[in-house]
Formats: sequence, structure tokens, C-alpha cells
Amino acid sequence: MPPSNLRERTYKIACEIPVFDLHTHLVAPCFGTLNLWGIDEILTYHYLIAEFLRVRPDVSGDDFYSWSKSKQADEIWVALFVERTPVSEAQAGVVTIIHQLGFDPEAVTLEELRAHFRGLTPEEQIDRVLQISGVSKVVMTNDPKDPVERAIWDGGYVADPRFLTVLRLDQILATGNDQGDRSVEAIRSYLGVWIERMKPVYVAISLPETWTFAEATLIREAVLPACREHDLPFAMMIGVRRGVNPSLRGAGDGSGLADLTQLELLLQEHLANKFLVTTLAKENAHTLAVMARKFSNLMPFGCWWFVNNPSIIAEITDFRLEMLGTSFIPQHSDARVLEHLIYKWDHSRRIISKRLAKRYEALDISGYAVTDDQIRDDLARLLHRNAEEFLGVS
Ligand code: RAT
Ligand code: ZN
Repeated sequence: MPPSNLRERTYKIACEIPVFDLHTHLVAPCFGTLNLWGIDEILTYHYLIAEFLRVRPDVSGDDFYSWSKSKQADEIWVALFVERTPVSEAQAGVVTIIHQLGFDPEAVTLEELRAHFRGLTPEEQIDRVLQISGVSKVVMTNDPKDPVERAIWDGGYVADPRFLTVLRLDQILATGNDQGDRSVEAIRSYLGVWIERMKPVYVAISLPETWTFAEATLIREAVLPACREHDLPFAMMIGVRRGVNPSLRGAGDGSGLADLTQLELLLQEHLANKFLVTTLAKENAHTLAVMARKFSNLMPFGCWWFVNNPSIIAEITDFRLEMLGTSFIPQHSDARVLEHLIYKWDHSRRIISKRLAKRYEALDISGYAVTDDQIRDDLARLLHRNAEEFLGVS
């Protein structure tokens, strides 16, 4: 029998290791109102909006979005936290946040929570949340095509070493440069300009499950050459079906199973590029892990969005550990609201350490007892070092 304390030892060490959060929608303080934080933002997370509209079929998407933010939060609080047990992962996340901020999640009222946040400044809350969640660096998602964000880039951007930049391509590839030119040359030079301005740690795109190699001209002829020139990884987030129910707006996207042979063709053609890839369909995650065994320039990362649920994270992390050892990036938070870091990393640290401990238990049965130093080294790779090395940042 393996020693029963392996899980506790691994979890305890996981709590001490700082996290490098590879993909979030958080922003540095200079982005002002784009920095979402506080209880009303926590409650109006699009994951919870979808769950609210499910249990309140009498409310249409248009009704919901016509309400003020505080009315939206009021209604979600009542339907998902007062009238129902918070069983779903997104609900449980709110409970974890409230608990870790020092409140009794069963007894606290929404007004008490609001009063708590009213007494804080965004800057002090950033410091506090990073400290509670044990996150040292977060990677933003930066889009020069977003008019509010663009205004900051055109004047007022102040680099913050805790918030790294990423050039997000969804809008750029869909709409072209500032003049609407979508030619390969125009995109290539636009990327060059924004890479110089933003100094991103990678460039990124989300793609539908119908994405094909043959149609990916801009990726192959503009994006990947620019990535090579600037020595930047290219992140592909594959399998999102945007707007399957448009009336839900930001909460209306779905998931689809992609044909990953399309990715294989891209990898074969671009051995000199680095790829960070995550997939939305659970089944695709397995194929991706197999592919990563064939292409060392492919780094699987995270359990994205609809697979960011404990049962699926456990399964994906198990087969990644079994096929790739510790040479992958098990998780990113995808936090949209600052306090999401608290629950996403609390839950992820627990699951990742438990899956890793299972591998140690298997080793123990074969007569190999891991030391605390080995556990620390493995977790450092998984929680920050693999990402830092792949991106070339420290
Ligand atoms: O997980 C999410 O919050 C999604 O809405 C998306 O942000 C997705 O992660 C993306 O970056 O497109
Ligand atoms: Zn995201």
C-alpha cells in the first residue's frame, strides 16, 4: 500500500507554488473600467448568466440584458444562491470566493458583500487577490480592435510586471487592419506594428470546430511567419461555436468536436513555430495529447471553459500525465473577474495535486518513493515553469 499521506503532501506543496496564469481576461490597473472586480461582476459572469436563464425561462435574454448590472446580480443571487443549492462548478466557485474572502457563505447577504467591496480600491484588491490565489503573473487578452482597450493603447498604457500582454487575433483576422484590409501583406504588417507596441508573450486566436488547414491562409502566410520573426508562440483555442443562441449574447457560445488532423497538417508544415493549443471538446483533448508526443513544438494547455469542470479536469490531467509526464501546462484560469483567480486556482490546485499524487502512488507500489523536493520540482514545472520556458519569460 502506498503511504496514505502522498495526497496531503502533494496538495500542501501545490499551495506553496506560485502560479503563472497563461490565459485570462483580466487587465492591468491602467485599463481602468476594463478591470472587472467585486460581487456584482462575480455574479454576472457569463457562465452564471447561462445557468440563470435556464432556471428562469420566463426571462428572455433581451429582458436580462435590459436590466442594470445590480438588478442582474440581485436576480442571479436569488435564483442560484438563495433558492437553490450552489451545486454547479460556477456556483461553487462563488461560494469558494466568498469563503476565502472571510465570509460565511451560508449566512452572508448580498448587501454585506456589496458593502465589503465598496470599502476597497481596485489596486488593493488586485494585490490581495493575487496573494490569496497564489498567482504571481497573469496573461491578459489584448485586442487593438476593441475600441475601449484601443484608447488605452493609444495613450495611457502603463506596463505592470504582473500582467503580461497577448495579441488576440480573432477580430484582426476577421476585419483586417485599421483600414479593413485583410490581405496577407496588410495583416502581416499590422501584426508587426502591434507586436512592437504591445510586446506580447504570444499571439492567440479562438477557432470554430470547422476550422480547416486549407482555408487558414492568413494563419499560415501572415500569422505564423510573424510569430517566427518575433520568436512568439501561437496559441490556438479550438472548438468554439460562437453564438449558437444569439439571444444569450456573451453567454450564448457552444462547443463542437474538431477534426484535429487539420492541426496536424499545420504542425507538419510549421516545425519551426511554437504552438500552444487547447480544445473545447473533451474528446479532442486526448487526440491533442497524442499529437504532443509527436511534436515537441506543441504545448497542450489548460482545460478550457466547458471542460474546466472537476470531473473532466481529472480525466484530462490523468491522461496528460500518463502520456506526457510533466511536460504540459495543466491549467489556465480564463478569469474574467479578478476574484475568479481565487476559486479557479483553489479548485485547480486541489485537482492537479490529487492527480499527480495518484501517479506517485503508482510509483510507490513499484518501489519508488518520491521526495518532497521532487514533488516541488514537478509542481513548479506544471504550475509555472513550463509556461515560462515555452514563452521565454522568467
Ligand atoms: O471561458 C470564457 O470565458 C470564454 O468566454 C472565452 O473567453 C474564451 O476563453 C475565449 O478566450 O475566447
Ligand atoms: Zn478566454
